[in-house]
Amino acid sequence: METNTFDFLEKMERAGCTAFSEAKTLAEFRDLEVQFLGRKSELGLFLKSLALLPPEERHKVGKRANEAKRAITAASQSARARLSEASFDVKSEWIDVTDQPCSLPVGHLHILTTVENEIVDIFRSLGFDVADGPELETEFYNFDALNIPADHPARDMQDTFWIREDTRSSQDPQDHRSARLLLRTHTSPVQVRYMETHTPPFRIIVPGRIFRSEATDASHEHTFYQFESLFVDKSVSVGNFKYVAELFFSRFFGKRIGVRLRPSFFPFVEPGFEFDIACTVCDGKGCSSCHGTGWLEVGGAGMVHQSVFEAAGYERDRWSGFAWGFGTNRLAMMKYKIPDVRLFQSGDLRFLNQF
Ligand code: FA5
Repeated sequence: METNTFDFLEKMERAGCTAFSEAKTLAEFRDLEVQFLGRKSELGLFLKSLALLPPEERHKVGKRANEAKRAITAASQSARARLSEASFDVKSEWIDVTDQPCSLPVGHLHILTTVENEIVDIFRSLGFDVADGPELETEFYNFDALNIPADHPARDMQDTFWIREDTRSSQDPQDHRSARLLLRTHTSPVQVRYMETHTPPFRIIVPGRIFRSEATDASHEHTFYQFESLFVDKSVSVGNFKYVAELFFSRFFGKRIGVRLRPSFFPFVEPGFEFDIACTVCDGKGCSSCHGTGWLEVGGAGMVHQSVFEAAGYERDRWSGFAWGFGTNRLAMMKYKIPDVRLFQSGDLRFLNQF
């Protein structure tokens, strides 16, 4: 019995080692693994049956069976190494580490965001803080607190998107938080909001989106961006405004830019101005961009009306300040020679990807 058993193991070992050494493909190798080393292989079943042998015989036969298994396992390992190497397909598996990575489309900042960031940076360098306010505004902050009473024709200066559902109305006319809601028509309401919680001296800018119910054309949008600037102290003058404005525009356009004031009317400032900058295309000489005038209209400005200070809770005639506001879109158009304000919100990638 023992001699037969040892012969069987000898034969099994030789057959296994030969088969692995002659295997030509990985598929063949895998079949051989099952055939010679699997749990249901002849050797596997034999090893399992050892438990039935008497202890002494089990020891001797088991030792020889394990030797056979180790020899076949060693042969299978060298076969695996040989075949894995041979099956490596250079064409499909070789990675060129010097190759350019494929370029995935990556988004970038919108041109208006870039311009807004530039403007903020310049004002910050001049010591201005950035303030913010809601786009959904109350009638009080957008109009009343800015010295534009309900029946004043100045309300018509900016066509308004009103929010039809007035869920917050109350009977108390003094409660301005209860006033009718609208989409703010300018960034000026933030003046009063800010002053309600801050005491002068301060200087702030307010970048923001605003809305006007008006017909659009190349220079008019219904939704656009503005910058408000407010400087309040004891003895602020129009001269301070002109100095800051010239400094700002010169930095923004990277060359010396003159500013001109023209008398105008905004109910929340007195005196009020419209201000122009020297044409950035012809440097004030006169060209088609400025209709031969040498000047481009940029925004509104003036000395803060004492009624506005009062609406914010300040004592009348205690403080002085200037406020001004300009269109961010219009400034971006001047800097980047963009012919139509509607392009900003067109979603046209041919336009957006230029910046
Ligand atoms: C105002 O909105 C005032 N709140 C500005 C102001 C602030 C005056 C502080 C005094 C003191 P106005 O309506 O003129 O003013 O708008 C200011 C600027 O916004 C304009 O000069 C222009 O640059 C831009 N703007 C106005 N309407 C449009 C529009 N429909 N599309 C694009 N830009 C516009």
